[in-house]
Amino acid sequence: GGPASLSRFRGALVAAVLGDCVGGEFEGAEEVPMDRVLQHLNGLEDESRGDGILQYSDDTAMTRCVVQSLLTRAGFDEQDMARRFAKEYSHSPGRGYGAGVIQVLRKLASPHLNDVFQPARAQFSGRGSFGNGGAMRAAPFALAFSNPVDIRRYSRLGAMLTHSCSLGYNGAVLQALAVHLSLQGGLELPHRPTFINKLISEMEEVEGEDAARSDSRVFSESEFPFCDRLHRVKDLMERNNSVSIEEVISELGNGIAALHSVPTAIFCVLHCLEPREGLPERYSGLERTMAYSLALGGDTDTIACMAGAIAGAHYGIDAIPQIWQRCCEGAEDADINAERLHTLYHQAPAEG
Ligand code: R7I
Ligand code: MG
Ligand code: MG
Repeated sequence: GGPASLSRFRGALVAAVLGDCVGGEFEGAEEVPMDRVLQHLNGLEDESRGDGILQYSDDTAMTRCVVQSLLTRAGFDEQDMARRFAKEYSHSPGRGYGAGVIQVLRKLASPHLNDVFQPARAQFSGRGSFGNGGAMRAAPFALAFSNPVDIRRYSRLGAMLTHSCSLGYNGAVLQALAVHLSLQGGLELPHRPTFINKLISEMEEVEGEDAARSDSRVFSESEFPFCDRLHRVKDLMERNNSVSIEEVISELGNGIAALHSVPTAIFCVLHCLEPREGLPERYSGLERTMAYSLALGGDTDTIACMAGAIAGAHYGIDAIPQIWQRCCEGAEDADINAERLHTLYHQAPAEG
């Protein structure tokens, strides 16, 4: 489909759920041989599977809250979104949430809370979390707002409900911008070479803010940590087929920090735009992206979820095997909500 087509919306939201559900199998595994990944994915084609047998985790649980909030409020409403996070957590606390964020989610449930951003600010001795929990649920911001300024502003605020460290919320901004560009056709051949450069120049502005500068100093990171990682993505891309999984992990990371997972997810998508050695020839680009994300090990559900959203926005819904969709809890809901977001997106007033 063309830019911002319904197929791209559906692809983005459904593939994010699939990445979470399918990636859950390997979360936290240090090394995942590609054989095991392919075995796991082939297993989904077994007729006895299906009916949502693979459950989604916090990544999808929170994404669903973001989606519902954006749809119900027809825009960003921090009170409403915070309430939905708290309610979701209290109903299903066993979805595999990060160890720190559960304190925030408990505090957000308090009826006496005035400032919904306060619990997040109290995390980690007042520095806030740099986890990827804001980024893992950032895709819907790119599906609700068409203007990059709005996407930047609201993906950041949405993440700050739980992640007040810039190394956390700027990961969400980057992820939302990547989905946005992909949705606009930014990964189609003529635009492909400039995709990463566009992200770098957006993030140069984002990371130029004072809060970001001081957080990177505190953590002894380079001045523009996300830009730095995006440059590494670019370098790895230029080396093409010669990049090993070990190098990707050591250059970009596969961990629970936004800085060590969002650029990694972006790399997975770019790397898998073309057929790759070790991946089945019959695989579509979207299937390659999923398989490759899982083979990195580490925070596989989240990396596959984020890569899924970006890749799904590029390839569209038809690239996603129906059998995979039937196996994953929440895939059908995501498909329905994608259509609603598509309607909202094309109705939204230009100034947001
Ligand atoms: O970021 P968050 O929501 O976790 C998301 C991850 C995804 O992989 C999900 O799939 C799920 O498995 O969890 O949760 P947080 O608790 O805010 O951050 C995750 C972890 O990152 C924390 O439990 C810490 O181990 C670490 N972390 C920090 N450690 C030290 N100092 C995050 N921020 C800090 C910090 O400032
Ligand atoms: Mg998870
Ligand atoms: Mg995870």
